[in-house]
Amino acid sequence: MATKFDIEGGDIAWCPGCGNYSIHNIVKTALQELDIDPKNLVLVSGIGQAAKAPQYIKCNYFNGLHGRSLPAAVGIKVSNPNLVVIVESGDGCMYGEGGNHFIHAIRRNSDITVLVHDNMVYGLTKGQASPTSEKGFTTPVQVNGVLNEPFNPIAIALSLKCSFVARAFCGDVQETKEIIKRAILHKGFSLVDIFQPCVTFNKINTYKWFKENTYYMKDHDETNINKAFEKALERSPLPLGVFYIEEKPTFESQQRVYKNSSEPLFKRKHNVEKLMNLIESKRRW
Ligand SMILES: Cc1ncc(C[n+]2csc(CCOP(=O)(O)OP(=O)(O)O)c2C)c(N)n1
Ligand code: SF4
Repeated sequence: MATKFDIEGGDIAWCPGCGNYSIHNIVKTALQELDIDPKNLVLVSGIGQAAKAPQYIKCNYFNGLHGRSLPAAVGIKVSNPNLVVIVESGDGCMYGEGGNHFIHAIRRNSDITVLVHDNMVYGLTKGQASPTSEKGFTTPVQVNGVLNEPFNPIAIALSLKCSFVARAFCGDVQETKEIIKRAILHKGFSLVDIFQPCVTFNKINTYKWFKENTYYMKDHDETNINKAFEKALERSPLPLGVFYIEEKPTFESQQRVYKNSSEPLFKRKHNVEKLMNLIESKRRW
């Protein structure tokens, strides 16, 4: 389906069959169906195969350092709350190098949507284990298999009372699209961990594997955090769908600068002289 987010021409540097293509198309369709204006959209990413995604969509984007997408996204959203801010990241970039930001950005509850392309491997750097790799997963570096417990992003997010927590599989196009649309519409920090086969460097967690090892939660109470935890700890099969939703004030809505005026920060005049005077007044030498 053609969307207003399509870019004419240009190469896409992903392997044929990569799950990133599916996520890419689902995201564009979701944005189209939500009638989001590309001028109002900012995609933010770090480094990796998944992190290339914003370059292939017609929008504003910021492509920063590995693991550092979240501070930029939070900064963009607070300086202009009218923007739709979406982070696209690999599992390594978000949960490994960016793990500390992941934890504290959830606590902050900025109104951003975080889509993690979770292929359980480091794709760009050619197949080392990532935080979500299963125990025993062998790679040219982890020759005897991964020894570490896999990182459980759903359980971690729940432990921090993340405002919207979901998991999807990019092979299920309709279901993933609906989850992403709900995540974007939700006010608050929204995490969607999306299973995405890396057909080149992960020969274990394939399309077939994800199909056979996942199921959709039915009659699940999305407001019950204890039930959500129980589901988050299930590993075989892995539950898909929305685990938990909690409505609460966002980071932006609680800023004093927005108390008396909703004019975005970036539009306001800055009094540089006042700022310099403040800095000078604090000098101790
Ligand atoms: C601070 C830092 N550490 C390591 C790297 C090297 N590096 C670049 S991408 C990457 C892993 C990417 O894996 P992931 O985030 O899971 O995304 P994928 O490529 O699988 O989509 C690594 C380790 C880097 N660029 N910067
Ligand atoms: S290496 Fe893996 S994640 Fe990267 S483009 Fe190829 S299939 Fe996709």
